[in-house]
Order: sequence, then structure tokens, then C-alpha cells
Amino acid sequence: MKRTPLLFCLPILVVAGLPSSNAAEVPDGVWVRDGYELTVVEDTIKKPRFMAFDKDGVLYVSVIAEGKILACRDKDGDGSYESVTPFIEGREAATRLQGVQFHNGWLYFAQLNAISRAKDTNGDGKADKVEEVLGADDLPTGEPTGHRWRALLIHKGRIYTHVGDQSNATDEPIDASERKKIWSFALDGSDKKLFASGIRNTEKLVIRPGTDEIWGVDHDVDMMGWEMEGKRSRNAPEGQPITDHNPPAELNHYEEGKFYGHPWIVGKMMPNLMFIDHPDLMKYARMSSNPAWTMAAHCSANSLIFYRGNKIPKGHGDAFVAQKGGWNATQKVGYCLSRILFEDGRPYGEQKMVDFLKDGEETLGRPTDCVQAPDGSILFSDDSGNKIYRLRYVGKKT
Ligand SMILES: [Ca+2]
Ligand SMILES: [Ca+2]
Ligand SMILES: [Ca+2]
Repeated sequence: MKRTPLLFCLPILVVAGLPSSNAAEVPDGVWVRDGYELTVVEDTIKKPRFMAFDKDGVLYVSVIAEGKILACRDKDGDGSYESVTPFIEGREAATRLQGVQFHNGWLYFAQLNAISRAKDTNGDGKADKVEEVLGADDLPTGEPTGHRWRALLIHKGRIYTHVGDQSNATDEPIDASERKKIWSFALDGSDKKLFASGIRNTEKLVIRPGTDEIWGVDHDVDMMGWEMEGKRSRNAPEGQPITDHNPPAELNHYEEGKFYGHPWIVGKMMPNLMFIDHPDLMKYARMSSNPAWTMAAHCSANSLIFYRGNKIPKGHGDAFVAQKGGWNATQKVGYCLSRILFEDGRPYGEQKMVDFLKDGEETLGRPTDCVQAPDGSILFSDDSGNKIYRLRYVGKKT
């Protein structure tokens, strides 16, 4: 007789307490910094990439493989998204729809062959006014090989964009390609200007709070020491004592007219070992600007935000970095969300906030992009685990 009440209770709990959108749990073994809570807020989107919020708190997520931007709504205000509907669709997967940003009521979005903007004018939640701002002829190309991702930033009447190196480390005159550079345009697509160069692959550009400074994280070169290490291919057994730890991933403050070293200079003014005999190596070194901060080699620092809220103790002005984890290190590295601590506008330390690497070997997720949610928590996408996570400070009030 004692079991009867339980049998009656269970279905009620399932129906009333757990909306389907919040069914997914954080995988067992994910480490979260003390004082923080990690939850899954969306788990129906396949390979969620980059994200942006509109002023009403709707979350927009780019999905490259499906050529879509999805709008996610939290209808009951519990932080998880039970409604996911297409805002933009029908874009070729090959055009890699990735970067998204709201500006003046428009959702700007970047593909390899275009930067466009979209608006929902009739309130049905779907874009019905879509305009191409920059087309394939205007843009630095993303075709046909290599780091085919287009960064997008709109700030103070300018559009900033970048497409990374067409290979791992392309040795060609600086002027030979429009890749590996940041370009800027007026909002109407006119007035193309070179902004910065010597960049390998920076997929997102952001503004540091209270400034007009443009920052980004840059993926480091792969296979740097292979020739010296006698390593011929990915699975060759020779080992890679140098390559495993070099060069570092970079957090860069991109300034107008500056050169950031790639491919000849890596990390903090270190020659790229592939080009140790390059006749212009010292010329490039003298031109180069150092990263503001360096991160672990091959962590695949993919995206960042600067935190502007007050819900994370001393968090305002710190950077949070989605590190996807790369293929080139023997021991797995990255697979985490890290926080880069800032004081007086300069980074001085880094700490892991969430770690998806279990026992140094098993990977439980790959942070891809991060954004600040309207409630002051941090959301990040995981395009291998098909989830969007929320990280929230729940520790002592400070
Ligand atoms: Ca909800
Ligand atoms: Ca509409
Ligand atoms: Ca650099």
C-alpha cells in the first residue's frame, strides 16, 4: 500500500516539473568552478555555432550545416529555451553562415560570400526583410581552402571582418592576399579599409567595455616543429616535444595599422620554426605586435566575450574564452571555458571556469562561442555535444 502514492506522484512531476527543453543534463565528469552552476538551456540544435541576443532577450544561433539562424525563446522565463524557430533559412552550408550581431534593430550575419542584415517587420518571428550589405566581390575572400570562417563586428558606424589563413601558415607577400587581415567598411558597404594584418584565424571580434578597442583570440599554428621532430604525418610515432607546447594561442588587442606576426612570428616575438631561414624573418619580427595574453598551444581558442555585467564577482571587464580543443597536441588541451582576468585594461591571469576534459582524455564537449545573457549569466555553445550551456554565479554575494 505504501507504494501507491509514489506511483501517482511520478507522472505529475514529469509533466509539471520538467519541460522538454530542459531535459538534457550536463554530462557526468564536467568540472565547474566552485561557486558556479552549469546547466543545459538548449539541446535540440544540431551543431550550434555563434550566438547573439536581441533587445527582447531572444537568442539567435547560427547553424552552418543547415544554413540557418534559429531564434530561441524562453517563454516561461526559467532560462531554458523551449521554442526554437527559424529566423533565417535556406543559406548554402558551404557559405558557412557564422557570425551574428544585432545593430540598430537589424541582425547582421556573416557568410563567406556575404555580410547581410535581416529584420522581422511583421512580428511573426521570421526575417522578412533581408538585405545584402557586402557581397562576394567586396569582401576579402574565404574561398576555397583553409580557415573558412568570417568574423563580424559592427562598431561606431563601421563593419569589421576577417577571414583566416588559406592554409596552416601561408608564406606569401603580405599584400598577396586579403586573408589574414581585418578589413573595415562603412555600414553601407563603401569605404573599404585595411585595419590590421598578420592574423591566422580570429573568428570573432569584440569591443572591450568602456573603450573602442577591438580584441580577438587567434588560433595558433599547427605542426610548427614537425620538420625538426622528424614527424611526417598526424599519426607518425616520432613524437612532438616542441609542437605539443608551441606556439601559444593568442588574445590580441587589434589596433589600426598593426601587424600581428602570422605566419612568420608566433606568440611573443618567437620565430615560427617553419621559417627559421626566411630572409625576411627579422623584418617581420620588427613589424610585429605581441599578443596581450597567451593561452595553451592548440587549445583552439575560438571565441570570446568581455563581461559587462555585475552578476559575476569582479567579472566586469574580464574576458571569457571558448576553447574548443584542437587536434595537434599529443595530450588533449582546451575543451574548456576560461576566464582571462583584467586589471586596468590589461590581462594578468587566466582560470578555467568549465572543463570538458575528463581524466585528461575523454572530451565531453567543445565550447564554440560565448555570449552574455540578459540576466548576467554566460551562455556558450558546444557544436560537438549539440548543446547550449548557461554558466551562472551562485556563490556568496560579494
Ligand atoms: Ca524556459
Ligand atoms: Ca516576419
Ligand atoms: Ca600573432
